Amino acid sequence: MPFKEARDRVILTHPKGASVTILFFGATIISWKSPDRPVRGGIPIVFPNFGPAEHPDHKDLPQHGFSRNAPWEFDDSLLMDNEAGVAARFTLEPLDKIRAVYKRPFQLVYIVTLAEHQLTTDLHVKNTGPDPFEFQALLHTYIRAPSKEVSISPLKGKSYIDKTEVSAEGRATVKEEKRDVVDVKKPTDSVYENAPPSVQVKWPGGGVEVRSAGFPTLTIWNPQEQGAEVPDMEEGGWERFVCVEPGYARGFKKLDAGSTYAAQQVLSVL
Ligand code: TA6
Repeated sequence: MPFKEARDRVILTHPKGASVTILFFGATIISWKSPDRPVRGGIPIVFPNFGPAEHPDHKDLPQHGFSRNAPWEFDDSLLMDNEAGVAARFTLEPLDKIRAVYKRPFQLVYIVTLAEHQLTTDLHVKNTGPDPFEFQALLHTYIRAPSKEVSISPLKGKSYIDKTEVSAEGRATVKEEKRDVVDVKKPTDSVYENAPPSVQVKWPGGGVEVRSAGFPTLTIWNPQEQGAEVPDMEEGGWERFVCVEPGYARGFKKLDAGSTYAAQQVLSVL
């Protein structure tokens, strides 16, 4: 079906993957996605590699893998639709285009559950093949916030990889977080290990709690003025977001044949 109609909107989908979402209200286009480029915002899903490929299985893959650029299947039977929430399920299996660059048989399941003040995203990775494999996965969550005024806690005492400080051998620096409250006033690209189950992201007049389960790392990213070099970043865009990204972003998760890895993010309005 090239279009999908909901109560208040229609989504047109081109066979090559592009899509546009149009509200009936004002016939306003609220989203347009061309097929090749990942979306700069929202919650892109990173799998099976975080950053540039480091694992031999990922050698033909782009930065952050293929899941954020692939067309997922939407399961239109709503999983839940009641006072507590509304949930929808999406799946990704190796399409020909993926199989050409990645040999491991897998199934990804992504469940999005919307409650009144909470958004829950569950990611399941199933190994559908006969051998174990290793991967990384992450939810690259962009939070709309004034980046110079954001504070994130508690991360004090956690060790983190500071990807903005790279040694002559190309290795990022490992540090211990000394701050009670972390900010992103200068370019920040930090991968915290043993992430706390919950962090609070606050700014004057707003805040979001990011809870996670099954994701051992938390990446905090904002490039500040260096964002001018980032593809698809709007002018000054770096002033309006902070990325807080629960993930499995250090080392690799080993998944046995037939097993499923499950991890969850819960965003709540503070
Ligand atoms: O999650 C942080 C990060 O890996 C940064 O290193 C930065 O490059 C960012 O993601 C954006 O990556 P992208 O591929 O979306 O440009």
